[in-house]
Amino acid sequence: MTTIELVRGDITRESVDAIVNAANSSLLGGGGVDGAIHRRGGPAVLEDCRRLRAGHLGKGLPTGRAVATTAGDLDARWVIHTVGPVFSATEDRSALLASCYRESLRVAGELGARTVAFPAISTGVYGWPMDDGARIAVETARAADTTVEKVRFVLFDERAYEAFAAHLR
Ligand code: AR6
Repeated sequence: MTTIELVRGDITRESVDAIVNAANSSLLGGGGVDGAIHRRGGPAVLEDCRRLRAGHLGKGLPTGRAVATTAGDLDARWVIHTVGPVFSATEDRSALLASCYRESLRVAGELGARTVAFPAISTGVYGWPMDDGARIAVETARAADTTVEKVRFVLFDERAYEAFAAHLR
């Protein structure tokens, strides 16, 4: 059984086995939670991302996929980078968003991570409506066939927290 927890706060302050990053396919950093994770994680995280880009992820990480690096100076063993879809009003990309959560949990399970912290993927710069993003996150985590024991959704503001809480009830 996987326990799902909601907390309001900054994901870079989490003490867990793995912190999930809402990255972009370049893996070379950006704004939002990605910027915060690279800032607090330090240069080791970026170095590892560069190594992946120089290797099998030469074209970048596809949307909906996940890959792990060191967590550098974060209080975690790994950062799991995943690339959420940009929200589209004309195309249903929700399967890709669900895939981010499922793939991140799959990678976490492979690593032996027991506790994993997630941000609300795609709900910032990528424009996904918070309520729908929260629904997909909670439903996918609930349905996941995973050895991860605890999923913590770390929500940056009250609005995000309330959206997740509504779907967890
Ligand atoms: N802790 C927890 N949640 C956070 C934090 C934090 N420190 N900072 C922001 N959030 P976003 P996306 C919330 O934009 O929409 C980057 O530039 C934020 O309030 O970080 O997937 C990447 O490089 C929002 O609810 O990610 C990509 O280019 C959620 O995290 C692009 O943004 C996600 O917002 C990805 O966009």
